[in-house]
Amino acid sequence: MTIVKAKPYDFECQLAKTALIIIDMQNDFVAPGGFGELLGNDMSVIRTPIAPLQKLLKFARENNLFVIHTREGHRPDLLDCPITKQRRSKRQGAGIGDLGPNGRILIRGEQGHQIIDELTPIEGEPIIDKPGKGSFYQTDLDLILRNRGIESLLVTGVTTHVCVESTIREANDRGYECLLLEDCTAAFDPKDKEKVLWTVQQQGAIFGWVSDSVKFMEAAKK
Ligand code: TIU
Repeated sequence: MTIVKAKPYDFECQLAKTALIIIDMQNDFVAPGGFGELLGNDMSVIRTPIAPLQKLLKFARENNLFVIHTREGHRPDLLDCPITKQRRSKRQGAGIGDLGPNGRILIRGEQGHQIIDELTPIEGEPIIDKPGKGSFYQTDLDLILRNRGIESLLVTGVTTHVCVESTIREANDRGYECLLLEDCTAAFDPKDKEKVLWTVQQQGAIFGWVSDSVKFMEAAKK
């Protein structure tokens, strides 16, 4: 059993039944010219998880932890994009499917949709392409996790209060135990992240636990 110092109390997991999920570290959210920047955001804060995630990913690969990457995006014909979602994105100046500096915004196959070079997936690490914010909605993530006997998730990526929080809530309802690693996640506005760090762990870990990658790796090495 691995015991990680966490809030609101120690998080316990078996490494063989634990997966690292890296959510939406794609150009559209963390690279210049992407959806995130077109929404008017300063890109410095959102890039802070990259360096800790590189270390954690190396550790996960060396220790045979199951790694999963996700990307948010839609079919080129947009048939899987609710018109309501597209309408709201256009209103914000970053219309899904519109042409931006990194190709069509949030469209599969475009440069903006690719995972950033620093965290490129390797063979054996599935990429879950999701049309929504939560990673379980209309994907085969649950099936993949159950087939691998996964019970616990190390949750990382962007943005903390949108796709990361949605995924934690979905995972919790499906019986997975989630450890959110605070140095490996970011929102465009740090205040949005802070709220999630509290929400997840309140009421005795109502949705999960909060720790960081250093504490996790220390515990996993023991
Ligand atoms: N990946 C993810 O969080 N998708 C978003 O749209 N995030 C925003 O913060 N807009």
